[in-house]
Amino acid sequence: MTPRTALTIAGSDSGGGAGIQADLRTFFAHGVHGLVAMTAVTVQNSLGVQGFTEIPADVVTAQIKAVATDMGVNAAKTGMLASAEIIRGVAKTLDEIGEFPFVVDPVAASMTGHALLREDALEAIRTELFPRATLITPNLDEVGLLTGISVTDEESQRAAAEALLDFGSRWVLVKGGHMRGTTECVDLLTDGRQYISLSGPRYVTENTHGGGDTLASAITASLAKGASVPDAVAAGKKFIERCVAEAYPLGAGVGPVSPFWVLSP
Ligand code: PXL
Repeated sequence: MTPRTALTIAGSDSGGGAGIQADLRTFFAHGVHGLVAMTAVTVQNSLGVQGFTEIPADVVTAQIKAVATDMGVNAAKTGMLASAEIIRGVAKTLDEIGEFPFVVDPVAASMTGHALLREDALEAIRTELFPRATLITPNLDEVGLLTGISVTDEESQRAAAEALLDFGSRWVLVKGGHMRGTTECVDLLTDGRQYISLSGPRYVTENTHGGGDTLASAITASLAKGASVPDAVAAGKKFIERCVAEAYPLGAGVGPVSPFWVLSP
């Protein structure tokens, strides 16, 4: 039986915890065949990103076209996009290859604070990709950069979600994981009509590298299999909770969230 397919448009993490490496193993864990359009090669370990090299924009778009025209894409997600030129190329190519669920994780920086985007590129994600997106999945730092709103409670989380919806995506997931001083992680999912609050335990760990990528790719995999956005997000949250609960130290810095539990569930 041919499995469903999901495409990740993202960067490589030499440390194997985030980026394409996280996306592919998450797709695999969902029984979905992973397709790749690589945007950048990062040089990094648990202590941080030492640098990155972009893939030329025409090579990024050629990868998308190659797999889309032959193998078919049931859903796609973006992670690290590196430059405005790549973002514009991705947007144009998506218009050419047709309709499927499209998740935009507006990755701006690594958890250690290293920029993964050139300066003008977050604006390009907002204007070029959000209007084409089924769902966007910013964390609170990215929400701040995009809207200027500092989310500290449910009210500001809702205000931020509404401001983000105005940028044109069908759904917005404002992840509450980076909110301080809470015992629960409360994420807010909305399309402007439904407001769905998703609450889960907050696990205390230093090792959260790749968490956002893993959540977005778990959601994308469920969408590739035909789930609704609310069902895909709820399932994705359960998936990432287990990955965070079992995250492990590796190197002297921030270790990765763990995909290994899927081998012995
Ligand atoms: O977690 C965001 C992210 C995405 N993609 C790549 C990364 C990181 C964080 O470090 O390195 C390639």
